[in-house]
Amino acid sequence: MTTEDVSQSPFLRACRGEETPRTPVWFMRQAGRSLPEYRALRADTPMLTACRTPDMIREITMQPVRRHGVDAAIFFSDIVVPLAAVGVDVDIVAGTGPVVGQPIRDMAGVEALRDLTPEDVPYITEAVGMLREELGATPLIGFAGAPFTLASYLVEGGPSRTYAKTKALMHGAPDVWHALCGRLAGITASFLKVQIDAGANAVQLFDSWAGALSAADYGMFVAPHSAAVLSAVARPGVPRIHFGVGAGHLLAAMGEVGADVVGVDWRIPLTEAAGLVGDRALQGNLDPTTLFAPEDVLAHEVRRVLAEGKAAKGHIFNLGHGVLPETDADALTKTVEYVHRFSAR
Ligand code: 1CP
Repeated sequence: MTTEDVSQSPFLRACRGEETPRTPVWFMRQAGRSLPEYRALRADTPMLTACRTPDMIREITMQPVRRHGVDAAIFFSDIVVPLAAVGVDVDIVAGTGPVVGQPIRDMAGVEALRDLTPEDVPYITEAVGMLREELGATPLIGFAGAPFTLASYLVEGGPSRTYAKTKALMHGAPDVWHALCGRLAGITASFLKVQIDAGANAVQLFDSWAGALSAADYGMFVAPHSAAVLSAVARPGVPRIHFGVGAGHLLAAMGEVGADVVGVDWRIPLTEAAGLVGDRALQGNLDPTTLFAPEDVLAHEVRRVLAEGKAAKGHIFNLGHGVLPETDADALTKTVEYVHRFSAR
């Protein structure tokens, strides 16, 4: 397959706001926990080891493409992989998520963070290259965590519900906060560039937890750093998707920091989101729990999201957040069939 075939894929066409024969679909967290073949492959391998092993990355990235027939692959990795690669003491603990040995809460901690070079992550370059060959006309989405979401793990030391320590640093020591996010923006941009240089066809910047912020705090403490990342990775033909959970009040701002496509969770209809993001395409926004509903409800909800997506300049069907681990893989396959059938033009 030539690069040209990929550039005309429904996914990349929709990202550019062009007509597509049908609405493209992929799922956040499609690679991983919900698939029995993933659990079997990962059984004896720690998460970060899997993320550093090109053959495993390639196989896990391909599993949902083969099984569900989705319109894009998401690179198997994690938002903490680049942090571990520059020496941060972080692990991914099963059932919890990222856990940081020494949380960063002062300038000395910030200054110990160095930038990432391609030599730090040879396994990323190798795996992306292998995947580009295997995927043919199916696009590969690279990704990274945005400065705020990464900072939340580094400051809290792990997952949080309130982000109290993160916000305390932001408001109590803004110089430390901006220095931290400045370094994280550099690491994130470098990590995304490695993926793009190796052949990723689009990138998604996950600011998963930005929705916890007021619009004012987002504008003052977060937007400049996300903008720095997105402008550093602006490349012709490589769309930038930007997504946060519970971020309906931030959608306009998240578009304006430099996204081509804005991801939307299920709390706000795409019709309303379309009015907030201007000329940008939208990605979303089926509630992930709909995959546990009876088939007629699932079909109805898929039709609703497709109809609402028509308000956008381009629509990529997705969930409003990641696939829940207990999801039946067949419900995902069925959703892809529904999206393709109901949107055929
Ligand atoms: O489709 C895919 O699964 C692709 C790979 C992928 C992605 C895109 C993984 C593998 N992680 C991520 C991104 C990621 N990681 C985000 C942003 C997306 C989102 O909002 O869901 C975040 C916030 C993380 C951090 C993280 N890693 C968590 C969340 C913890 C919390 O704060 O609630 C968890 C549970 C992980 C571990 C992880 N990462 C990926 C997988 C498959 C897993 C599960 C662990 C395992 O299988 O052992």
